[in-house]
Amino acid sequence: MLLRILPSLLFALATLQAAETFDIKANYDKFVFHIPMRDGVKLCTIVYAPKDTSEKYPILLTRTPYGIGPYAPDAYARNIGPSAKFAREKFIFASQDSRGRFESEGEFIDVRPIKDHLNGPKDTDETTDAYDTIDWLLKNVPNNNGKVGMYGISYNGFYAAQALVRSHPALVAVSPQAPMADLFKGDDADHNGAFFLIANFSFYTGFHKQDNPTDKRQREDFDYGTKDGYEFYLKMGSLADSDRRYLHGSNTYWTDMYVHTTYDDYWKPRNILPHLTDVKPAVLVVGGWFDAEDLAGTLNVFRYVHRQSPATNERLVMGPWSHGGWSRSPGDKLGSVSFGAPTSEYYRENIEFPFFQRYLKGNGVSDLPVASVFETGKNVWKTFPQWPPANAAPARLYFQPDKHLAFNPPAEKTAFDSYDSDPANPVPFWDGPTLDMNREYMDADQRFVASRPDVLSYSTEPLSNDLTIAGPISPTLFVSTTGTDSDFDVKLIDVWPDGSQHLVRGEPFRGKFRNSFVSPEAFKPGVAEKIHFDMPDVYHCFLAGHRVMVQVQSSWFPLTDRNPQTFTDIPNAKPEEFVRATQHIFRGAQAASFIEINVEH
Ligand code: PG9
Repeated sequence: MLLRILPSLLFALATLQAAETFDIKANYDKFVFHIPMRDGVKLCTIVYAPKDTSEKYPILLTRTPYGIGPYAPDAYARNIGPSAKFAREKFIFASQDSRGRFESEGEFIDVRPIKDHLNGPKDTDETTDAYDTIDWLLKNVPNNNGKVGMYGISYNGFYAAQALVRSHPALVAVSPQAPMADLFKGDDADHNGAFFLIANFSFYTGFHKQDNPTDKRQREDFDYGTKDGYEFYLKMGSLADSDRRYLHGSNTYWTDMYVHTTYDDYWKPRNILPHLTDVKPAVLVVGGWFDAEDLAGTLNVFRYVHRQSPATNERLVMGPWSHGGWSRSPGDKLGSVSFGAPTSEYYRENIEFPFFQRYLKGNGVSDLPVASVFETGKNVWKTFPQWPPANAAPARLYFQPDKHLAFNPPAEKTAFDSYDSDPANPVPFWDGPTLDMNREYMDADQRFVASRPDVLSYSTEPLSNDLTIAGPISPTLFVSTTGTDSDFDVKLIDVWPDGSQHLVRGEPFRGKFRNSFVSPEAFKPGVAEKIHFDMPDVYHCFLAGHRVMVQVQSSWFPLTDRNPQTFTDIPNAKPEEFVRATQHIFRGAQAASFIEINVEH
């Protein structure tokens, strides 16, 4: 046992020692500023500046709603900057409480929209708060070299990406890492119309309105009364019951998350992607193939900048990481899946640091390839001049008789498989009790549900050669239900020779949105309908001897809220609207269900 984990232990120790041995207090001065924005609101910003003034330094800024403490002038943070190397190499580090959070004044607006047009010189949004902050820092922090970089993970990545819009001319390098981009379309809140329940409820029980700027209430320990989220959320009933029984409407951020069940005027303005045009700074987008929160945002920020701002110097890094894993874990494994080496260290040393070194200090560091991506399965880093790679071509894996999966279309004209879906007994997403969206679910062994009658598993024969897929995965399902709504969740799985079934990519799809996320449509009981959608990219090799498996199911609980299988306003669904339904998955030539993959040649 020890031998297996020894490399990770040694790496963690080395990282800790590196961070520990560098004495921030001995090498940096700390300042706490309250920077006035153009509307007069002051945002609390902590700056660490090198004591050594023999050279001028760039400013590296991050903005966050999660607090930037310790705030006391003589209390120093244990880590400053994206990684310990940055502190040793000396930069000016600035971190800021976003408007209305912790020590910053003003009103916090959750997932604050970017304004298409600013209404006068005192109008603000996150783009102007970033601009004004950068402008003030350059004018008031001594010994800076006039160049500014930004970085951030998740919400902080959302703020970094927003700073690309109407950007300050001194902002020359930005790294949005696992950035939220469009919460209804795959980031944090909803995936294809299904609400991410356990992630959001557990997040928002600790993320709520602050009574005043100094109200530093951290994540409160919400009393679930059990350690088993499956039991808790089943008993909760509907989403509105979460407010009726527990939060009582006290957290409008939470209520807003679940009441907006279509792509409405709450969600549309919060989508930052259309604003990513004419992007001036160099951009390093960073994400993890197993990011359960903002994988869509990562890939979409890269794609939209590439498409809408072709002149931008943009780079992509995708590693075998969970949400933010590249900054908090060695990156050598996730759950029981090993990636062969500490991938996070490789990224920090060979990609992240050189990116900022090149654009902020201009030390002649060579440019990065457009895409640096880790091929899971083979466990190797690859680089490409584009993503997805040009040598990946589409192919279809069709559902076949006897739960087979094959590249040839089905021979039978009409055929289907069926299962009963019962909202009172939903398919679990995690094998055991959990109150969090356990980040390891993204590559976990799915055998714990494979024998359930409400999970259909289709698989190929053992592969005679390696099969590498690169890019999005696109299911096309022909389905019917005896209900008037239903989820059809699809999971792509790598079946190892030992029989373990490791998730590669999985996404829910709420059937009523099959034609539109704005105007959902009921099913007619028993009438076949087509569902087509894209699942976020992968770069994965199914090694020879492995099988490709696809599982289809109509619940994934409490990862997503339950579909009552009645066409209704789901957050306010009545108990009697939760009904069993019989689902058909068609696999005959006239209505052939398949998944489209992109095979690397
Ligand atoms: N992605 C996380 C989140 C943001 C907004 C709502 C819910 C979750 C985060 O870590 O910021």
